[in-house]
Amino acid sequence: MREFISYSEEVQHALDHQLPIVALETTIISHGMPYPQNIEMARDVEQIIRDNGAVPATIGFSQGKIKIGLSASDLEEFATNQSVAKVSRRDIPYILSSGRMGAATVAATMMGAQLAGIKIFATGGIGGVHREGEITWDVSADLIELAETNVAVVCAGCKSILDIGRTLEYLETLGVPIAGYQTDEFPAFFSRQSGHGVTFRMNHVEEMAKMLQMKWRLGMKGGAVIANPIPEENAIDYNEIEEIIHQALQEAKIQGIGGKQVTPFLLAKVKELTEGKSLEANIALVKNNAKLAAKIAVELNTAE
Ligand code: PSU
Ligand code: MN
Repeated sequence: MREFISYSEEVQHALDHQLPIVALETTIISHGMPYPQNIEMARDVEQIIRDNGAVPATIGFSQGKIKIGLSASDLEEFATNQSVAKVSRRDIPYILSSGRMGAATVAATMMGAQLAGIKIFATGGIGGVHREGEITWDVSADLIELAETNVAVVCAGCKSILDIGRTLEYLETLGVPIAGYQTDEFPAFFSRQSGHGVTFRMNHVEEMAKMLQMKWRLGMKGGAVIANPIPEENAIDYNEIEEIIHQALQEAKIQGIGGKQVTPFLLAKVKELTEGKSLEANIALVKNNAKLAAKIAVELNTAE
């Protein structure tokens, strides 16, 4: 796959000089947020990573290449072009053979990051087992990727559009550690609580880096989830968001939404129903994750 990679100058420079790098996904830009908030978020997040001592590597597919590090105009294209495909592991062969533009999900971003030797990746939330997944079999490829690919994903947990309990059970089955950053509870994206625990609580960045290093030193394949709760001041009440998620799920059922459309549909519906409040929270938590990810990347780099 390496022959299909195209690095930005900034990322190439970071690789040549062994600087700490943080991977970022493009699905959150193309399918997770509306314009122009998506492009503002994408630029801000890259800058936060630089401000915290690491180099951002936003990953997406275009012109038959896996682009690792995007130019300003690429970023703009991912934010505005309505025909950008959503690309997870199974979509990669076609997106590269067709030369079409594709936004990378968590799973696809992890694959790209691993190819480039990037160990840390910051995003908003991971995909998981959907509610009624026992009937629909709708389980995100992100989970399997976490078991296979050696990249740690810093996120604010996952949205309760998913079945959080089953998502965590599945990650346990797959052997994926879930580290709670200064929390005992797995966060539910918009809210700091979910009613579910993490594998281990860690209060310091050094502990996180040590755990990750140990996992990979042991030769244990796969990544880890670094669960970083949304900042208190941006959090939305769990019950308030639960009500809205119920409505969004009902709407999805009525409209017969299925397959890879489910997650983008629910994200857009929740945003609409909260009148943008969820979008604000979403942006805040991604920035918060970028900051933590950069710190872990720096720590991993110095400890190596
Ligand atoms: N959850 C969010 N925001 C997102 C996504 C998930 O809160 O933008 C995106 C991520 O790119 C994730 C993908 O990898 O949705 C999962 O999609 P699916 O459920 O189709 O695997
Ligand atoms: Mn799915």
